[in-house]
Amino acid sequence: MTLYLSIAIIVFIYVVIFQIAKASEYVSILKGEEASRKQNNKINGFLMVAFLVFGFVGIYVCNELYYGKTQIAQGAASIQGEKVDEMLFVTLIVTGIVFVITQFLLFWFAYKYQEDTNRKSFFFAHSTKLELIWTAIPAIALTVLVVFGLRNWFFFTGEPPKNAMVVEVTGKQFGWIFRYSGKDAIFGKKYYKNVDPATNSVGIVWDDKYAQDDILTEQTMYIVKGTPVKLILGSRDVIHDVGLSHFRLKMDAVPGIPTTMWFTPIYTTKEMQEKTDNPNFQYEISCDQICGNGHYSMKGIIQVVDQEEYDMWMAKQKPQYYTAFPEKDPTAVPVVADTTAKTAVVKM
Ligand SMILES: [Cu+2]
Repeated sequence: MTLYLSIAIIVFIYVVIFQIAKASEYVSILKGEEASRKQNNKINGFLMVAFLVFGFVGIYVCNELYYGKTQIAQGAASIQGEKVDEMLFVTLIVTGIVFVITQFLLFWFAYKYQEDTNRKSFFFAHSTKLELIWTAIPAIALTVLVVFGLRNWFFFTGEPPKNAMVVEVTGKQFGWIFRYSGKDAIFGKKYYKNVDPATNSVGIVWDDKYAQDDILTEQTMYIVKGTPVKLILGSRDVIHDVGLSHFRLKMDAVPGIPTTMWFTPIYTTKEMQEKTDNPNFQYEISCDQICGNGHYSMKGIIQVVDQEEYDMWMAKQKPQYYTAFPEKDPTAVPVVADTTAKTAVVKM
């Protein structure tokens, strides 16, 4: 129904324009070709200026209405994100100034230099000076922007500080799996043929002694406010992309080719809920790469908490090894408390 209506409207507009054009053609025949052309030029010149004014007013109004609803207005939630926002603002200011000047000149000139029989046009075929100016200035400006961008890129994708925690993120159709290295701070080896959705979702090699304390979680990742976190990204099937809009980072998760990035969150989820005045606020991981029919639902949650809360959460996690081999789980004996479980992990 909407489709037919849209087509009808388009046809109708076309017919109206066609009729107006036809009518103005008859008018020009009656009035004389030249007089009507001059009048049309005047109208066009005026419309150009009107378009310029409405355009700028429109930009201003849209900005007033919608800026507050964007994530930019909320502010970035990581040190790296603040640098990204800084780059965005500098780029917007530089391109904004150029945009305003060029659009103003374009439409103003269309009005000012409309047909005038008393004016003679100025003609020149080439100006080396002009060519140099309009080549050199954008080239220098873009080089500066790119250099800042590259510097930040190498910072985000380079080595994190020594105190950084490391989380391995694996994308799958359609969700996220997070792996923590456990007490030994070393991830166990993986082999794709070991993948078993029920007990070994990323294909851990259980014989590897570093693997036996690895902790797996799905959909929700815990990290600590103020502590740098390095993400090692991968995928179990097709290419996904870890999109962290609040932290202003994104990176492809590619099967077989680990990619990395790191960031330092500066607000806990709770602080962000207060800051945004939204008690339901959650940091999200979105999949930023179309990856199949469930792509839209591929959402993960990041809980940014303080160290104490993180330690409490971590203490409750059970190494995946015990899910794969329940008979080896010391906590399976009903009387044994949580603390014993941790000692058991250390001994291994
Ligand atoms: Cu995906």
